[in-house]
Amino acid sequence: MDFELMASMMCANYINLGDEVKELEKAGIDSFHIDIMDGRYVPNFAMSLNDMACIRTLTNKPLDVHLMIEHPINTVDLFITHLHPGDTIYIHPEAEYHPSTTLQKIINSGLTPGIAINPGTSVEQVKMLLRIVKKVLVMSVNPGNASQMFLPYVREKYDELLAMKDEMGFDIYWDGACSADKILEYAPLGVKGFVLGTSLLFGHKRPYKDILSDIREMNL
Ligand code: S6P
Ligand code: MG
Repeated sequence: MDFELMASMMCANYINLGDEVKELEKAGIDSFHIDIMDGRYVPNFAMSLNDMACIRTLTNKPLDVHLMIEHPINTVDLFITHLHPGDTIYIHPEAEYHPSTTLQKIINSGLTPGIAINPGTSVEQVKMLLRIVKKVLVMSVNPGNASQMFLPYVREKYDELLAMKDEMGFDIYWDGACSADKILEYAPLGVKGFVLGTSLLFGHKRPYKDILSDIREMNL
């Protein structure tokens, strides 16, 4: 089965960030998920521009940059400057007055445009943007922290988006509390990728290679 696995780098061990990136790369991770926060849009900081730029120099794998910041139009160029074609920038439509303008800036820069949808945001609220973006990151927890509980009401949103994705031309990605049972259930339904944080990948005292190969073989 064809699905992508992304490492949520806010959950990585920062004492040896370079080693973490290399080990994940050797283990066959598909991309690095970078959670950028500003302490305003979400009550946390996690990663910032310099962390992202550092990881960009450590790997040739794609970066998946999730901007949890207010009015990304004001600073998105700082991120764009460091990124390469094949990298993605997700914005939260609720954090922007004119999200389509910001998405157009991302498209014009040659990067892949995405939106992240909060648990409390409906598909209806972002429907027009689904025609512009290539990727939709569906939050299964409220944005801001790792290690949270899965919010079961988001299932309805996955179902709605799965029914629309082919006609509207986007792929669906899972972010938050991604446990083995969710991959087993949703990869066959057509969710294209899964962000792996503390639920499956980090802090389990097993080599990343073993964890990722178990997931790919669905040996969960
Ligand atoms: C949350 C962030 C996510 C988390 C990831 C952690 O604001 O966007 O990317 O880092 O979900 O995964 P887990 O398995 O600890 O919930
Ligand atoms: Mg994220």
